[in-house]
Amino acid sequence: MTKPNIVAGRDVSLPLCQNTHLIRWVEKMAQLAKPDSIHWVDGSEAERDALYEQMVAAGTLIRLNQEKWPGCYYARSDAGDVARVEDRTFICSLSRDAAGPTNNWVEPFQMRRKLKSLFSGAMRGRTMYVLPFSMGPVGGPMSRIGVQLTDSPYVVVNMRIMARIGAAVFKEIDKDEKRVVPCMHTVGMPLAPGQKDVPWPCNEEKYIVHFPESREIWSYGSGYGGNALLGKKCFALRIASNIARDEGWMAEHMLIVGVEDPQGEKTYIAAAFPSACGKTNLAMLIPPRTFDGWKVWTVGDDIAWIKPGPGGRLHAINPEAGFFGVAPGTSAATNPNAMATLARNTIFTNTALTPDGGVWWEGMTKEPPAECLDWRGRRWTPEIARETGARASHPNARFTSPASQCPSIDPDWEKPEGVPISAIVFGGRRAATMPLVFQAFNWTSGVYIGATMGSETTAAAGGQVGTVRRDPMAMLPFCGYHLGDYLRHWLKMQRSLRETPRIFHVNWFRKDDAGRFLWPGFGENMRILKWIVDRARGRALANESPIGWTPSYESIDWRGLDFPRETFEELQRFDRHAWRAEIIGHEELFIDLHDHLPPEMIYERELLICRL
Ligand code: SAT
Ligand code: MN
Repeated sequence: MTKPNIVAGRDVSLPLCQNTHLIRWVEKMAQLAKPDSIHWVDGSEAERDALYEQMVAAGTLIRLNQEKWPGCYYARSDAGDVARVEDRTFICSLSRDAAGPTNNWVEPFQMRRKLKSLFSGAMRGRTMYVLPFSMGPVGGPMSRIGVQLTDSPYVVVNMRIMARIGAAVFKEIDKDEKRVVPCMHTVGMPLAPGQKDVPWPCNEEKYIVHFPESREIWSYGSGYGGNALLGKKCFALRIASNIARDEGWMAEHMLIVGVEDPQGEKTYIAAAFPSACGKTNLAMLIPPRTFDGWKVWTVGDDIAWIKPGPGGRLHAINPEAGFFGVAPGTSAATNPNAMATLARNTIFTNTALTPDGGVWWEGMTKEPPAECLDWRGRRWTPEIARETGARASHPNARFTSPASQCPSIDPDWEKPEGVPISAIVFGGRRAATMPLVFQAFNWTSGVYIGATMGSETTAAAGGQVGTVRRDPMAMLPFCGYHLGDYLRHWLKMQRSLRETPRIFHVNWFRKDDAGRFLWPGFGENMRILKWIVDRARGRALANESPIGWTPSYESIDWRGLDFPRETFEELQRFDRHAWRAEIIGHEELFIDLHDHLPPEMIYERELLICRL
């Protein structure tokens, strides 16, 4: 029934695998969505180039100046399709209780009916791509496979950077050893015969739907980021958190770095932060010049899959193959490694476009360009910005870049069995109360610290700015089941380990009374990482405080920095009054989770109150 479809000299309508389950599912979905043609994605460069060419012709992409930006392309999204849509994201477990109070839930049969009507004929006039992807290195023991059916070529070229895709993954599927997660996606804008397409098709109505029991994802109406690149938040966090709970491992919203000392000893750290708290910057940290021989290696910047290894220690992989990073604020001063990574083979979305065929965003250079086109395609100048406050780039403008291009990428970043994790760090954006760094007394108190972590909301997230929102383990928008059960799972993990990673909390964002940041951040965070490494290896001293172990001024390595003792003490100050209010804030989360809240969380809170 499918028409031949020749792309880069290949009839792409022909299946690239023998797996009859997969072929039958593709046929069934094609009957539902009614695409004009089907394209089985082999992941080759010839195919990628053909897709780029086709999208440039359609106006979806602009080819950047290839001398300055080799292999780079530029996209402007629809103005209403610029970010994840948490209020349109659903966890459709069989029972509402399994999804918990923090997820949107719809009864699964009702949702299936809705999806069936939404997807019916939704791909008319378009090509349906059959995009196989592996989260984690192809064939690795911790890796998982999905197949995304999508009518968005933009999604295909982005997923080609963010995951391992194509022929090698079809080969894995043909082995029929691993369950494949079906991911159905449409931009939700069918074309009538002769109807002209728009550069960024999408639909005002959006549905990002997960069925945890059947391990399925259905996404409707958006072409953007985490709504459409289904391997990322939908699979690697929401569905994977369910798989991980069932199988005894962890799918976490964490970066992974390796800290190497001058003797060549490497210590891996995983760290969870909500968005807009500098995760990509920490993942690519460059130590201060005076830290001779120290090096920070990047394994991942967003997601970690963590599993007990043979020695009874946790091992982590980065299931992704690229970075989908926030562009604004990224510069040669704040993150030189990111700038080097995105210099080629990168897709930019919703940045500004400069007259010489380059990209720009707020914070990229001290001097803005004299003029450019903003993310909506309108003329922008610094004068216009001064007068109207107009931004050149959208605050959530993104770069999609291959991780392999990162100068600090760890030599072991694709190790199929992962890297051993010695420390876990939680952090948020807190102007007050939370010290620069402290260490949990033990695993359970560490879980409490992660569970109750909060972060001030940022302008990018909408709503009131600067109010503290509880975001357990930075997983609030990403945990695919009841958060109370999720905390229970964290506690339970200890039993499968001979040695638990040490757990820490950091806050780079504490301010003084005048509202100035007390801590310089960026490369200087190395000093705190070093204390964390030394603690994890049992080498550094610490003082007992009501909330955990804290460093004294002397136990931080200050070489090359004249940092005042008083400022450090202000950063570490423990304020009893503020902590009373903090614990009341914990209680609000606990009330929401009450009947699923592990009792250990109540005990930890009681201990904390006693120590206060
Ligand atoms: O759009 S994504 O979900 O991929 C990025 C983010 O919101 O963190
Ligand atoms: Mn993220």
